[in-house]
Amino acid sequence: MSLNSAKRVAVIPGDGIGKEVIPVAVKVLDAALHQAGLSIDWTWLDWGSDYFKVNGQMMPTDGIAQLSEFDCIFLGAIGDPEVPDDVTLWGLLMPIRREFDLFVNLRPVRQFDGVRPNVQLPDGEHINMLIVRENTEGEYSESGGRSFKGTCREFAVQNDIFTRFGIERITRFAAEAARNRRHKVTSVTKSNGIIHTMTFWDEVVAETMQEYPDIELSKKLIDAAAAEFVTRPQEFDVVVASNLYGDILSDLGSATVGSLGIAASANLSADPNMPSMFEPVHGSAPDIAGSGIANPIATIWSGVMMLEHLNLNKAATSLMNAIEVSLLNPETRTKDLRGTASTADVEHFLLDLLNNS
Ligand code: GGG
Repeated sequence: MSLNSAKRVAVIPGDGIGKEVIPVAVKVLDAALHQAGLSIDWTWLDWGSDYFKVNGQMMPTDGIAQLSEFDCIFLGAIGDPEVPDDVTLWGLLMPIRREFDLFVNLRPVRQFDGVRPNVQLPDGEHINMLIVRENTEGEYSESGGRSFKGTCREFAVQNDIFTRFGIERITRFAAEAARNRRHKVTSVTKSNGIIHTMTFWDEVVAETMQEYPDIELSKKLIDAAAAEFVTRPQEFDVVVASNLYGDILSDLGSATVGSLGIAASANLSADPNMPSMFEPVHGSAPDIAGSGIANPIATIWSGVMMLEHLNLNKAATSLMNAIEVSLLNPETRTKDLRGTASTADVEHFLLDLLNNS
């Protein structure tokens, strides 16, 4: 990790629209940094599905060791129609999350002025929630297997891994985040049906939350929570959820406020000496890749989260302000947000705004 000089960030555009939105994001981050008299030392890495097609692996064998030398990782998207999804995910994203103990996946869901939500809200109310997704255990596990392949007795077993340590630390993170917000945590569960792991989740969340008497805890089944994300999303503040439930609910949450095109995320390490990773929630979107219409805002907002993490706060603030201005009008919003702008239009608008501020 660099101490005195410019922060060092590994950039992995990855696949599909990742290759379109990451270069735009890096340009606007550079402009915001320049305005603030700051800089980042970027190292571009061509890892991902194209690398896999040539080398048979998503990243070099020493990829994790290489990444450990950086202050942060800035990732685009992973996924290619010609490579199985489990190969792309477990070949790059999952090892990074696990090896660097990126135990929090922080996914803010925020309604922006100018962007019409896809749900109806009472007058004067708006959506502003923070999804805190457990990111290293739960349903995303390598434990299990298949037997009797190719026969009528074939079966698959997938074991969910929930540890007291993992549930306690993600609950504490959510409670601390709520202290800077509206003091409410909703724990998402399914303990009526998933009787071992989810009852354990409920118990440990409730025990841990006793350390936070100033925070109101409520518990919701995932099915009820999904319905309430649509019927009264404005009531959620901090949502703490397992790896799978947090992933699903954050797509739903971003759809309520507009689209996945504005869903940002931070994967935060438990170890301050290891790099945290910042990436849009969306994937590689092969259906629109190459057509110049991808929304770069999710990636740029993820970049803002990275600047905040690196304490480059002046640049973070000016870039977040520029994002808010760009979302006000349809001419500077992309099609997913009922706008008319291309990816390049958004880039040029943001660069003009930042360079002339
Ligand atoms: N932005 C990285 C990316 O491609 N994400 C899509 C995805 O499928 N992620 C899986 C996950 O977050 O668990």
